[in-house]
Amino acid sequence: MQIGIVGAPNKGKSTFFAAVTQARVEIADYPFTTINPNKGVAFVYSPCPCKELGLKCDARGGCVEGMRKIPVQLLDVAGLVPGAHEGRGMGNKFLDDLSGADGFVHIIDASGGTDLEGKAAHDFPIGEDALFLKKEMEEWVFSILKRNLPKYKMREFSCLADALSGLRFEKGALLQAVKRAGIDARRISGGEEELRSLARILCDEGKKIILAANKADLPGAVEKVLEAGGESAGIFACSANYELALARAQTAGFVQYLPCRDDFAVVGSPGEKQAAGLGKIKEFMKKNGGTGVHKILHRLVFEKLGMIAVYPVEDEGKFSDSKGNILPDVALMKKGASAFDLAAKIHTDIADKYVGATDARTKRKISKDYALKHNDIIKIHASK
Ligand SMILES: Nc1nc2c(ncn2[C@@H]2O[C@H](COP(=O)(O)OP(=O)(O)OP(=O)(O)O)[C@@H](O)[C@H]2O)c(=O)[nH]1
Ligand SMILES: [Mg+2]
Repeated sequence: MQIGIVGAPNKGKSTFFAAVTQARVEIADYPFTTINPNKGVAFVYSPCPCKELGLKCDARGGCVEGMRKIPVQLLDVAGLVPGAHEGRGMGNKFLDDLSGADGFVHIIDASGGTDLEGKAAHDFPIGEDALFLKKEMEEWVFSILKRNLPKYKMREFSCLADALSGLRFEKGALLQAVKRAGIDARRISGGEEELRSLARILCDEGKKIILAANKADLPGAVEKVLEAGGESAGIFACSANYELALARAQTAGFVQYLPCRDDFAVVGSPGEKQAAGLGKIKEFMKKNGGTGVHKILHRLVFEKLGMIAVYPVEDEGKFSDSKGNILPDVALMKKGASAFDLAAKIHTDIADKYVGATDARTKRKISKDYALKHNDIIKIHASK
């Protein structure tokens, strides 16, 4: 699973990235601080079955207070400006680095303190910040279609799938988009209008974006998010600065903080200035239900992208692998995936030898068309 952090310059993309990956990256209050993409690993959290089963798990990626840490890849890229598809700013070529992304966090400035170019502004409307990126993304998909399609002599559906293969659209979703765009899947004309409409529908359905209204710690910012419609309009307030401060305070040993929770404990003896800073963060988190950063990742992965956590085991009696490690692994799967899909995710070799699967909780064999559920524990049977 790969998530791209995108948005106009100077909105806090790298701060968000650093807060959740613990990576040291350049952060500064001017546009285009980031030029080359930053790659890292962040975690989403999900209640681990170990608690319900009364077991102590041997989670490879970590399990804290019964919350399983599930790794996701993150990419932080250069800022995108309106007209990037015509080469403005850093252009949009760098979006190609994000072609493998399953979803995007679009960082906007809730405080209205920066414009679409990343320059200082006063009361810049949140709505405008939210809208332009969609257009640039559509232009990006359109340009890939326009660049790749002329390479094919026979323009039928398969060549379209091939031309877009790097973009990780599922075949079903691609076929659906072709239908919705009113395109004849046997003969794709490749006309400008046809491809534009296809790009628009594809972005809508296949590239899920969550809006992160960052810098919500600044005066009046939370109110601006509410005025713009707030969570019911799909705009989620956050403070990447506060999340980063907590991550650093944790590393320095001043606080104990589990990022999926909406509070933290002061454990060390911070200095006066640090204590005051932590007090401000605590107050913000109390009012807003956390810093908002991890809620955004969680919603993107489990709600917008419809992922579920599934635990593969080798010994269904002990809920362990062959060496006795209890619930060592977890896989993020798309809702609707089958046990065979899980086998394929673990290893192609296991998929090749797949003969069936057992639900480790009930010890019952599961049928071929069973759709995996969130928190299922599955034993895959493979031929020798
Ligand atoms: N108050 C406040 N400032 C923030 C927050 N997040 C980022 N900033 C500040 O915003 C400025 C830009 O942050 P970056 O993380 O470098 O932004 P970016 O979007 O990666 O910028 P580019 O790489 O130039 O596109 C810096 O001065 C940050 O300290 C936040 O949550 N609250
Ligand atoms: Mg940056």
